[in-house]
Amino acid sequence: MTLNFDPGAMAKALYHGEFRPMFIGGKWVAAQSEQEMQALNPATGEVLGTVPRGGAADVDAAVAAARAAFEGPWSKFSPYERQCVLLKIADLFEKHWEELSVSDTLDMGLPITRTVANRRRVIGMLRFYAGMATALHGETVDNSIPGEIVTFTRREPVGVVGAIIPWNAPTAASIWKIAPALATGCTVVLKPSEDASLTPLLIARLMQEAGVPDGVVNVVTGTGAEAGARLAEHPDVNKIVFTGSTLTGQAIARAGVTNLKRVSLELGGKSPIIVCRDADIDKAVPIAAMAVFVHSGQICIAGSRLFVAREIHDEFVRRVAEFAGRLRIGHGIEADTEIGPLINARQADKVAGYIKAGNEEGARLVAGGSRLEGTVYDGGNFIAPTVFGSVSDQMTIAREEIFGPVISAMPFDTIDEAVMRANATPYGLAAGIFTNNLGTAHKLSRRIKAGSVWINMYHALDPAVPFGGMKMSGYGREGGTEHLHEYLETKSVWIQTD
Ligand code: TXE
Repeated sequence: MTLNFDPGAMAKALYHGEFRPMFIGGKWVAAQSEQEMQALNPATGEVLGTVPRGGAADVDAAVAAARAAFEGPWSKFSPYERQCVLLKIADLFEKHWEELSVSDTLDMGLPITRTVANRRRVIGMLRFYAGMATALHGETVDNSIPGEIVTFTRREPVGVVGAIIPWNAPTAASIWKIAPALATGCTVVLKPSEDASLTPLLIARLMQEAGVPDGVVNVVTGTGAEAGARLAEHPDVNKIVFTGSTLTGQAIARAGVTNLKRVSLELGGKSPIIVCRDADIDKAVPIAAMAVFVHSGQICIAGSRLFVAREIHDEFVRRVAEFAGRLRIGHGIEADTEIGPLINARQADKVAGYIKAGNEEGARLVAGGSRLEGTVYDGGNFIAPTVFGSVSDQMTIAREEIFGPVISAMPFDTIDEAVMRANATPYGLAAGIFTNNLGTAHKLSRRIKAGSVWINMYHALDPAVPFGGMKMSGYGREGGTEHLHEYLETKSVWIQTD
């Protein structure tokens, strides 16, 4: 992808280590405790800025502002007016897309060509839900005494939504949660990850510029244990929508029990890729490799278990390893970088631990396997794209979500065996299948237990297509019309007409 702007120059203009306040009730504020947290560039370790370390008191203030907006000015907006606001936000995102992309790249490492390329996914989401704002409707139910009783349903916004997001896609994750909330008439308290808070604050600025009334969208920066936990348990939050780890998702589901708030969870995965004997290998190799290596493996849908038909296994794994070796790794802000850093030293240590376990448990290392050292990588958290062959299902690297650039490849003999092994995981987020046999494609797509199944492709997401997990990858769907239902209550109205 060719960029028609200079990301390096824009990066220099954007952050200089300064303090960036958070956004509550239309005001830019520090934490009540006055505590701050640093925002670090994961490629260099440089301090991009500081943000408030919001705590329970700040969350309480944000929820109060969101409640006041929900009951007050926002409730007076017609669906058409909400649509106009969402379209205005989309226009501002178009105008500031390069700035948002550079901010995301600096804050969490994903290469600039990829953050820029997310444009359609994010702005499309805003426009899709803008359209849906005027398409919400209940139904009349003709089941009562004719001429005496009229019964109909209304779809009403669920109320104040707490949105808790991870660091790996701050812009997309924010919009996936804010857009349907605004379309349905809800208000939002967004808690970004402590590892990537800067872009959500830029987004809040654009919301303000678009004329979103005060309190409709609030951004509270802070840690999960403090701000996140308070939001999850808050008695005046009606719904939590969360993306992140399965462990934290479980904690959030438990916390939500306090007031039986609605919870939707998009959690971890250990997604299988199945390459059948009849697959087009030339096409499958780069897609299967990037199913993991994109964003250094730090995506929930990483296709980290690679099942390959035994007849083609060795050749396929060799070619994936070669592909891995050719990837350009570096600072995301450079336009020719294909793979950026891991988010922080803790994550890099965790991934290095998994690589060590792979070696110790007898997997065959065929590419990568180490941290990248040298001046280019100083201060950053880089791990070489890594491929293990001869992995068995019991090995740690085949079972646990690594969230790093590590592929575990294993041969299979029959399709039934591949399905059984692919499904033998507590997760069920995504799967990829490579075959040129239409029948096999249909059979496998039905039998694989995952929320999204891609055939001869991977990674595709669209605002109109539902996305989410089965089993311990969570519940609820984002995208499509289904998503809206999660933000709506159904009320039944009965009228005696005689
Ligand atoms: O995730 P968390 P972290 C996995 C990945 C990674 C590990 C830890 O394996 O190594 O999780 O990453 C907030 N109540 N994934 O710590 O904890 C937190 O502040 C309320 C996979 O980043 O899930 C952040 O805003 N909120 C995943 C958000 O939850 C809490 C993406 C996500 O943090 C909280 C991210 C609490 N008790 C990490 N504790 C994927 N599969 O997409 C934390 N938070």
